[in-house]
Amino acid sequence: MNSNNDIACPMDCFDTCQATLIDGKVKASKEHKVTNGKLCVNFAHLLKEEKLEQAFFEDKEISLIQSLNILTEKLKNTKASSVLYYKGNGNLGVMQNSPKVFFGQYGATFTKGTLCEGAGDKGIEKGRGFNTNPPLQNLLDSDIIVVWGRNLSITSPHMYELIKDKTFITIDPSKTPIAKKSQIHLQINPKTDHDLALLMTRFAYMNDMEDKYNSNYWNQGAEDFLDLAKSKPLMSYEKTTGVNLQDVQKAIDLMKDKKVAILMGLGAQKYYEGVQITRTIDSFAAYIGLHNKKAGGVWYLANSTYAYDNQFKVKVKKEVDIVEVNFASYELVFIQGANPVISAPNTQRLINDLKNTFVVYFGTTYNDTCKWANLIIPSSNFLAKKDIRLSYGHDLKAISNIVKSSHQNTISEYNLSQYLLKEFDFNCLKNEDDIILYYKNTKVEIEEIKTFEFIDELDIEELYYKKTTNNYYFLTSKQKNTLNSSFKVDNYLYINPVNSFKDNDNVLVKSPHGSAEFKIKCDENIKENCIVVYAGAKNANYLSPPSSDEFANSAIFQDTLVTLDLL
Ligand SMILES: Nc1nc2c(c(=O)[nH]1)N[C@H]1C(S)=C(S)[C@@H](COP(=O)(O)OP(=O)(O)OC[C@H]3O[C@@H](n4cnc5c(=O)[nH]c(N)nc54)[C@H](O)[C@@H]3O)O[C@H]1N2
Ligand SMILES: Nc1nc2c(c(=O)[nH]1)N[C@H]1C(S)=C(S)[C@@H](COP(=O)(O)OP(=O)(O)OC[C@H]3O[C@@H](n4cnc5c(=O)[nH]c(N)nc54)[C@H](O)[C@@H]3O)O[C@H]1N2
Ligand code: SF4
Ligand SMILES: [Mo]
Repeated sequence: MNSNNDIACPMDCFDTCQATLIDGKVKASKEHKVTNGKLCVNFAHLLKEEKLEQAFFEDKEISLIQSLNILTEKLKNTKASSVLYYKGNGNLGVMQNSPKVFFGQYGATFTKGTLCEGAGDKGIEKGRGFNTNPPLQNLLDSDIIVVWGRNLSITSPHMYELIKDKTFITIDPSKTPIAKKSQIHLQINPKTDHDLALLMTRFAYMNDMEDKYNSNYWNQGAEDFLDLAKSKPLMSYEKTTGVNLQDVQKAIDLMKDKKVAILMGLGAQKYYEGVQITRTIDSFAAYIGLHNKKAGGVWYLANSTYAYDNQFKVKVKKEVDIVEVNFASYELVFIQGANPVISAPNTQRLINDLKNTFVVYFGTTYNDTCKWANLIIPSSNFLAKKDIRLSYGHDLKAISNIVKSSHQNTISEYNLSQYLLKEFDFNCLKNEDDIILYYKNTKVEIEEIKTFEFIDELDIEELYYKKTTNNYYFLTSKQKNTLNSSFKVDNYLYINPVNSFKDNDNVLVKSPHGSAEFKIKCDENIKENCIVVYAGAKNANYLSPPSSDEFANSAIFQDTLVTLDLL
């Protein structure tokens, strides 16, 4: 049932939930299969959060129209290529793309790549040609779920609810809630998933699990892939991955002759060679024939717009790597729906850069990045703008209508774009309803994989070569009560109590890229040789590498080791 009061959760999350406003109250949709009548704690936080409803120029309150005039003037007086358009993931509705149409025609520099799933996306694309998820029904019809580098019950709580009674195998350095619920937990060393995938391929071969006779893509290098898997002694894998061979055999026994789904997350790909690592996992899946089946398959963060004609098409003149971009080399930086001071690598350099350019911030909250902004333009709340959400987790869409009037000091992404397009005499956007209807009405057929290119060589600088007894792997991942840098941010550093630190100890943490102070919290769910700092933590990205991966302009937050000194 569609209602004019339907709203979509705008947040960056696999589940893409649907809700409705009934008698002034937000109720979760029962018809949307994934939402299934429930919303999560972060949605409650979103409804309650303090909203930005005041424009500022050089820290002084101004009216919305004054802020738009200042922006227009500034843009008219700046060389277009010296303007950087930087969009984050604060709201994943398709209408968030509207400003691209203005900045494209204007001739601004855009960013390319992501702080998120890019390396894994490219790894999948290199094997299959495109990155889409199988139909949701395939997941529901599977028997065994392999959760690979994904904090499933926390980062896709609704998808998890639908499958919670199945048998799980989890591959994760941490004892996550899903790892604890799993029949088998392979507590892998970070950045060794390529080795584990090769080891599992060896076992699959020994257990006659290869898909030679059923698959239409077998010829594209499967034998070479098997040779690669055979190229290292079996025992060596035990040492590198930290996983024992008996447990791998148990996992393979569970998977044999079953309908298997692999749910991949970001974990395995936050490294310089994340493309190769993900492609090795997907090659293992292809080897045992998970693709193109009626049940099971491999899920990741799919490219949700893959099957659509882009309604915001623009010719971009110049693009720069989102991870390595130097804000200070632009005269004006327009930041939309992002909090790079917290979310992008190398916080220290970023803050210094932001001090040396004119920063325009366009968003819904006064976040950490606003402190460095010269001009702040408030964006309308999601309840006050029309939109549609496509999902990177599954194949359902969610619609958002206007259910609340927009605050007078705020403007939607669509309206800001139309305003600027008119001011500059550029071609305006299509009607908002038409754009949304296009995405709503376009039926997506999930494509078969026609050819699969198995990976046949690996060139990876192993992090374990640099590991000593004095340093730790640096893990940074998501948490229940925060959505990236929003809501109940947790600034602690988590470490296993076997290490000689106590709760509330203050430590100086150093990586080759920077240093920062943290307070300790002991947690036995963390692997002994790792530390964990959660996404959104104020100091996390003082430590992460300031460069992108080898192929995808994707962030590599975890490709570093850190040392801890008690203060
Ligand atoms: N509650 C909540 N939900 C969210 C978000 C949020 O902030 N909060 N963020 C959303 C966003 S932006 C995204 S991209 C998704 C991400 O969703 P996930 O992919 O689930 O995100 P992460 O928390 O990064 O989970 C990665 C998992 O990989 C593990 N890991 C780390 N390193 C390795 C490794 O080398 N190998 C293996 N095998 N595992 C490893 C971590 O311990 C962690 O459990 O979640 C979305 N959903
Ligand atoms: N250390 C570490 N860093 C990480 C990660 C990690 O796991 N660890 N995860 C990475 C990942 S996966 C991601 S996706 C990125 C996310 O990084 P960002 O894309 O920077 O996302 P957030 O930090 O959540 O900031 C989003 C901002 O968007 C604004 N916003 C919300 N809704 C709207 C809207 O409707 N319109 C506009 N204009 N603005 C809005 C809010 O003010 C909010 O502050 O962070 C990455 N950074
Ligand atoms: S689970 Fe994700 S999509 Fe659903 S309400 Fe929570 S944040 Fe939104
Ligand atoms: Mo993300």
